[in-house]
Amino acid sequence: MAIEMDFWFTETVNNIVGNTIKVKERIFSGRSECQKIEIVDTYQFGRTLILEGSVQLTENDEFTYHEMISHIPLFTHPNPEHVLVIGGGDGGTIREVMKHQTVTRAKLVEIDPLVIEKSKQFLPFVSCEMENPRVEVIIQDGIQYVKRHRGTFDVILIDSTDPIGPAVGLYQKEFLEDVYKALKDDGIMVGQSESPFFDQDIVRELYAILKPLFPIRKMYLAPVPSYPSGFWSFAFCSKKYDPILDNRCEDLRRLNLTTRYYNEAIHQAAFAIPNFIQELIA
Ligand code: AG3
Repeated sequence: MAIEMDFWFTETVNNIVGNTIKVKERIFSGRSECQKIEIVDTYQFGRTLILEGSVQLTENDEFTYHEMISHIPLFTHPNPEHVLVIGGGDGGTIREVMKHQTVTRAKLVEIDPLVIEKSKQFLPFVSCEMENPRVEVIIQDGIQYVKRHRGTFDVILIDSTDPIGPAVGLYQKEFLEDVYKALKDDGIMVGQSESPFFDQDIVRELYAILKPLFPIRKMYLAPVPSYPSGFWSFAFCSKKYDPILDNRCEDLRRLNLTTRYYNEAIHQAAFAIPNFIQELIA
């Protein structure tokens, strides 16, 4: 007789709160040089990528995160051609970047080749554009990579894990200064900036570092139900273009670009920030 056992995965945050998802099937579990990698199938969210115990994406809600990290900057810059993605080895961000025909070259700099390999194998819904000839994949630490580039990129997207383990440096001043220098004079950087409910110290410190660096620095928000608190933030940092005053999101319709979350109204609305968060990032 088969014994039916319930298997639940819990991501804990700061050891005091957890996000629990019922697992249908374990698909892959392994350890790379950088981190523990798990892929499971779940009832609510479909296939789910977990790194070091943190949910990175799920089949059913990854579209909000990947569309928002990409289209807000790419529809603000008037002509994004050269794009750099740091992290994001699953390919979800690159998939959205490739929807922009202005982008002639996109570089993805990922530290962990096993994330790329297993995403290609088990998560085709995000990795589907990784072989696009406009994409160049570079296996390297993003911190080293940006040090060697000056005035090169129109848009840099930091699609990193939380600031623990391999991603700690991606939230530090030295790296963010190098990102600033790696951008052209009118460049835009967007980085995922954690949960304004659960990660308040990280949010406060990150925005304090960004403040003196970028003349235009704004937070925007999107729901990601599979992430802790379900409420996620992004840091929009720009040398010249303002995401509200300068955007060209009407191009979305003109260019017939398909999105499930992002649209013109969302582009504006995502920058509406509640008072308690404004205090955090002031
Ligand atoms: N990047 C990581 C988002 C942070 C999730 N944090 C968490 N679950 N505690 C997502 C990578 C997707 N391309």
